[in-house]
Amino acid sequence: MNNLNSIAKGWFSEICDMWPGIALSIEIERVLFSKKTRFQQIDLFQTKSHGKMLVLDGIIQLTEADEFAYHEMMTHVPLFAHPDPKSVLVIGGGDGGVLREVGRHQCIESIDFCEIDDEIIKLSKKFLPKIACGFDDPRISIHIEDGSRFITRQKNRYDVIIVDSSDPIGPGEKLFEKPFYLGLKNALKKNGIIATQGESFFIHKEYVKNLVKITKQLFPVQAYSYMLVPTYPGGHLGICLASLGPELKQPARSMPENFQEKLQYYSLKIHRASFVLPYFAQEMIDGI
Ligand code: SPD
Repeated sequence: MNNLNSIAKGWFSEICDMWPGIALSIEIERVLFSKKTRFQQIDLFQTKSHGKMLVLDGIIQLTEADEFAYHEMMTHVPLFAHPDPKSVLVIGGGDGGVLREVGRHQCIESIDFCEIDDEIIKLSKKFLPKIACGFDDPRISIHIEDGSRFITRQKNRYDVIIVDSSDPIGPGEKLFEKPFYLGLKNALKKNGIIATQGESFFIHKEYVKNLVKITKQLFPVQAYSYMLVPTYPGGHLGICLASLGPELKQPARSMPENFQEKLQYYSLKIHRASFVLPYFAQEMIDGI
């Protein structure tokens, strides 16, 4: 675990230079898994109130209690914005949560999945079966590789690309830089859409501005959405979206029958609402 982070008196505190002066604390029952891999420190805790909690380099990636909010929004906002997604790439998210959500779309024919650290996949399959069930889909091809390298070989292949990254410290750093976004653009088919982990407009203003600047420079259509997640800093997280054509703020398809009842957060109504930002955040984005 990150040196700065600690478990004191049975509480895990998430302390990070990216959000100075604040820390979210969660009460822990026990440590289920702890390992330093080639890429990062992985910890899995049984919490008292939020089920299991996955932590990478001391930063909370998910808890079983609220992972649905992040995974549903990261996935269904870009997929419902596309009129006919058939080919999808997911970069990062070795827990399988985004894959689980992608798999709900029957219209999708192939799903490429690229993850740098296969230890996360193994851990999720063992300890987080309700999330890792995403890996059971026969349409998935798994590539264990750094996403920033994988993307350089992909041209004109995908209708939708979802980047489920950790924060821009450690192995996720390159996934927040312009060359990677150029790779994403080149990997898209005509009318393709990207959705990337967009940090917080309250806490990470400089990161958000940089992502918006990059996507505005490279793509004809750009938009920023967000969802509520109580166990992320500030209780919310943004999605940076961009497309080669389709409008992003309106769903382009209706929802198949029986789809909504399997979800807890996403709906076509919240799709539209998630792009309505607080005044200061919209001003910040419009000013770029
Ligand atoms: N500050 C933490 C942001 C984490 C985003 N990625 C979560 C991965 C879950 N699949």
